[in-house]
Amino acid sequence: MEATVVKNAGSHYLLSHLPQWAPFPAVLRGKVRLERSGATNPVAVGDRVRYEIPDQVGNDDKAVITEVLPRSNYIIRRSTNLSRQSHVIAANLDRAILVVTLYFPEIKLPFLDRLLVTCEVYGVHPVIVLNKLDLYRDLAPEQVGAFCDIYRGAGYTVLECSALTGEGIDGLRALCSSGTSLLSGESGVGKSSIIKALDPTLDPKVGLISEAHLQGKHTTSLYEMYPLQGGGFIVDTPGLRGFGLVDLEKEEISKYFPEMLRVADRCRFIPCTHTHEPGCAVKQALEDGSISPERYNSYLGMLEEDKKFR
Ligand SMILES: Nc1nc2c(ncn2[C@@H]2O[C@H](COP(=O)(O)OP(=O)(O)O)[C@@H](O)[C@H]2O)c(=O)[nH]1
Ligand SMILES: [Mg+2]
Ligand SMILES: [Zn+2]
Repeated sequence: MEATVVKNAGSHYLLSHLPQWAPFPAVLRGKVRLERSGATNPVAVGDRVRYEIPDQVGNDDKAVITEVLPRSNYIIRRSTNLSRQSHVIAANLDRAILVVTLYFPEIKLPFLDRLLVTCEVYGVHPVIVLNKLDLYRDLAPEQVGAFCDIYRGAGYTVLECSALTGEGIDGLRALCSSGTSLLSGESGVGKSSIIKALDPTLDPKVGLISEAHLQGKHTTSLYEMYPLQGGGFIVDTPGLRGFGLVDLEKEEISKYFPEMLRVADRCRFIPCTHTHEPGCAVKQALEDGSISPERYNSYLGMLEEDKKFR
């Protein structure tokens, strides 16, 4: 029998035969644990698994996961920058919804750009959601316009919304109505509020989970999938500061900036780091305004960081 993992609580799991929503408990057979020792968790939310219901008494009739089926994609988080340990947040995702706010909390573009690069690396389609428009659209319309220009210009979808007023929520609901969406973004941007706005029957805790609380080992218990009334499934990642980046060679990083990838084959030198090389098409695009200075700065920051950790 096959099912999908809808909750990962340490060594206990809930499975459901998606798209049918009827979760039942499951445990992991020791053998599966060993085979997947690369990550701290061998099974993640969204994983398709094979399971058996054992006939012997004393197992509380829990299903036993015997095999994890191949993933179409997944998103990981590195425990710390220097640690080699990784934690799979979720697997088999149709998209990642990256929630940001221009203010309250104030956005850090390099942080968003890092999330976008991670999505590109792992083959998860990112969608940017600009939330809390009610707080600052009238006060800072130029900033809202500039933000949308940068990211739409780079080729991303940007949805403008407010979980408070409901503006833009219908569009987001339509987007999420098929497949599985991962909701990510800094603590306080309104992820839990957005889930509630998408489906008022759901009740993820709004504004309650402290960041410090989530740094330890117990983060596993907090990845959970919710069925949306309008169709589709959503995975909340409470308090997560983001997901970790893989090791990329410095010539590789720009491949995950779609607007750079589009022009890079016209650089005179290949590979090109798009920094000091003459005849660089990326720097030319930067000069004529088709690549934004903000995105290019994030790229330079990632090159620098790459040096630091090597
Ligand atoms: N004004 C306004 N406040 C919001 C909006 N969305 C969320 N909030 C508030 O922002 C705070 C953090 O929201 P929460 O959903 O817990 O964020 P999370 O940490 O990303 O899950 C709460 O006080 C929410 O009421 C919005 O669209 N507009
Ligand atoms: Mg939350
Ligand atoms: Zn170049």
